[in-house]
Amino acid sequence: MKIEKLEVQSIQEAIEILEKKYGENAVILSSRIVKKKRFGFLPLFPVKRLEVTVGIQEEEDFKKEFEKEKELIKEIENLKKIVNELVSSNSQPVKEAKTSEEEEKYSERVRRVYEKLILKNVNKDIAKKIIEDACGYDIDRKVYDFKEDLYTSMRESLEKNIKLEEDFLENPPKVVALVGPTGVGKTTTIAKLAYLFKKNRKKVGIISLDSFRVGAFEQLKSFAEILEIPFKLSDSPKSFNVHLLEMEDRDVILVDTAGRSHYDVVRLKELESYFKVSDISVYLTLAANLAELVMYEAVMQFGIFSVRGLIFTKLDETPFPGSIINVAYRTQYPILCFTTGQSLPEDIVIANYDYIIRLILEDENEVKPAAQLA
Ligand SMILES: Nc1nc2c(ncn2[C@@H]2O[C@H](COP(=O)(O)OP(=O)(O)OP(=O)(O)O)[C@@H](O)[C@H]2O)c(=O)[nH]1
Ligand SMILES: [Mg+2]
Repeated sequence: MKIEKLEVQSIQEAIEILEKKYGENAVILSSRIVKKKRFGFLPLFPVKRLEVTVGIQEEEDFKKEFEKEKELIKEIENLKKIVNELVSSNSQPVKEAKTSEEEEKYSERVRRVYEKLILKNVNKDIAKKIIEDACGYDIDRKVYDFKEDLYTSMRESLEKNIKLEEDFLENPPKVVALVGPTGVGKTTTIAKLAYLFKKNRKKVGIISLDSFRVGAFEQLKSFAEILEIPFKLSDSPKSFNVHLLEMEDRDVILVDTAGRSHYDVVRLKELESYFKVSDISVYLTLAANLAELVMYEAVMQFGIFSVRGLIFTKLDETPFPGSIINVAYRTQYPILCFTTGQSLPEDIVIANYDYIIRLILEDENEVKPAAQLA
């Protein structure tokens, strides 16, 4: 990108000059007011001019971008192939699946738990890894059995294989932005998180970047007003920067973004320009009832934001929460929270291993009762 500086009277003038000279290939990067001495008959009065820094995209930039996009498309195609294979192998009935040597040596209770994981849609290889990390080989009985009781062994294995942000409420990053496909529950989750922070006596602020659709932020604004939480709507990276500075006294600032199809690369890039203004921790929000393939595609596309962690919503809408385990295992992104219904503010659980164990093994009587896990 070539950088150029222009001196003009107003931004409008800069836009007109740039449009004439470069069409759509120029972007305004920054502007500042400069004072210039006026020569001639009034030397004492300096005039104010606007110095605008402009970036001009060159042929090379386009080529690079095109190559990058081509690579991304190739990666997505590959990913689609892998996920399709995984999905079809997972949907085979368990009884028909080939059992490896180790699987044949599972104790009866280990086999039961393994089959349950697969029925919940945990990928076969991932289920095997989780089970085997929970087990040891019993030489006397010649079987693989849980190292300790089912709950303790599974917890130990999950701690090894799935990352969680268990202390999110106590130690949140300063700025937390939720991104994700349209309608997954980002705005609702922001409201639930804001309530939890408030309850935990944290100073919280909310910024919405959703000026995209009329009225999209109104509900969140009203919720913030009820909870007496500062709320701002930013409609440009510049105003976002100003609003972040205004909320500097907050322990945590929650940023809601407009739902974007993750196939809409232009809009994703636009959002990226907001995230350049400060150090932002971006969490990818995925609905548990999305097809697993769509989840991986979203992981790929939203990957341009360097995602810090995952949020899974709508757990109440799927009997197959195994996809959550698969995505968390494969990406190794830590899970921040789960949401479990439309009710505000209660339908949210900060991620914890007990909850995951209950989710995948709910009716195993060795697992702690639900009341202890809420
Ligand atoms: N069943 C269920 N519905 C939920 C959950 N979370 C959110 N919803 C519902 O999902 C719908 C969309 O929620 P929003 O919070 O507006 O989703 P969003 O991601 O902000 O949507 P966009 O901004 O349009 O992309 C609403 O009807 C919510 O009530 C959940 O955990 N379970
Ligand atoms: Mg929203």
